[in-house]
Amino acid sequence: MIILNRNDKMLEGTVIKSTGSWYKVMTENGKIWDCRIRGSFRIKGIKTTNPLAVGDHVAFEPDEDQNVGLVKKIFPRKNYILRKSTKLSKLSHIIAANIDQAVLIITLVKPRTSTGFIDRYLVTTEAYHIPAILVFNKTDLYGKKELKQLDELIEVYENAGYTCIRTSATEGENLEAFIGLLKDKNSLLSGHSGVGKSTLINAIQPGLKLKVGDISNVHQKGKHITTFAEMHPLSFGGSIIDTPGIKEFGLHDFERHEIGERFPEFRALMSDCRFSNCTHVHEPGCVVKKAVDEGKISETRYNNYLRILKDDYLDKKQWELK
Ligand SMILES: Nc1nc2c(ncn2[C@@H]2O[C@H](COP(=O)(O)OP(=O)(O)OP(=O)(O)O)[C@@H](O)[C@H]2O)c(=O)[nH]1
Ligand SMILES: [Mg+2]
Ligand SMILES: [Zn+2]
Repeated sequence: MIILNRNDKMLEGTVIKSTGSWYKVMTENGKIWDCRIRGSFRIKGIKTTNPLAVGDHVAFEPDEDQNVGLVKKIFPRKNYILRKSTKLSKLSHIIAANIDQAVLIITLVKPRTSTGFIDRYLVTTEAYHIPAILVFNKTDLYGKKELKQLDELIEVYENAGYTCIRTSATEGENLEAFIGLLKDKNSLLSGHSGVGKSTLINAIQPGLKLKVGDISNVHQKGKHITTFAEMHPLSFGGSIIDTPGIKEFGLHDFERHEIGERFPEFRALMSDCRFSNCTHVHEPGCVVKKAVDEGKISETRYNNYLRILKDDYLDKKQWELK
């Protein structure tokens, strides 16, 4: 609770960028203020390296002469995505707050996004209850083989309940549909470096002129051109948060038996497993495993699930050993 002095005037806005100790805050009329923060703002139960994140709604005291402000209040977050500073660290970094949907940009070539990566990402968005959209970009580069894979992947992920679209940022394929998905929402945009996040955004919002990277021939991976999370308001309504290639998007805080709940197609069946704490690996009477055998659940998704369980287990063991 803030007690305002008689002469205090407060403005409200959204954090659109953070650069060290300064934050760019945009008010509803589109004006951008450079703001600092005073005092400590803590989230109960977690230690964070940054008090404010992109997407935060704040109230600040403006200094009209200098066009700067002092943040006095953070409004309650609808949600936020965290990243552990390191695997064993207790400190977390808030990547973004108040996200309506997570948009993962995927490419099957230059660079290739693995289904393992996609499924890990989706486990995380499920954990945060953030709807996810899968955008398969660079379709202009796909040959016969990749186009077939694309059809198969879209079938798998649509069956699991995710919205999928195919785009080519450079050829302008399906950009209207992409706009339709982004309109009036605050979207977190993710994906490996070089998949075309910035190119896609530039294509639907040319005024932004985001920096686009060259793919290095040696590794066919991008070079991490975008380094800070940044929110870009969209002229047709809504905004997008462009994040640096996020390999570290982690699963750290989940219990082993909870991972299955993060697969919507498993979740729909698992209440019929014989054991309530079924991990869907070896237990008798497991309906998830049966659905995999009958081809009703994708084998790739199931194998990625097993891999996540195994890695998670190994992480925990390492942690215990230290
Ligand atoms: N052929 C083709 N090339 C594309 C497409 N989209 C992006 N590219 C190219 O891919 C390269 C990388 O694009 P960026 O937009 O910089 O990728 P990014 O995802 O923003 O990468 P980071 O900022 O490093 O995370 C550039 O050379 C783009 O021109 C596409 O649909 N088709
Ligand atoms: Mg970029
Ligand atoms: Zn089961």
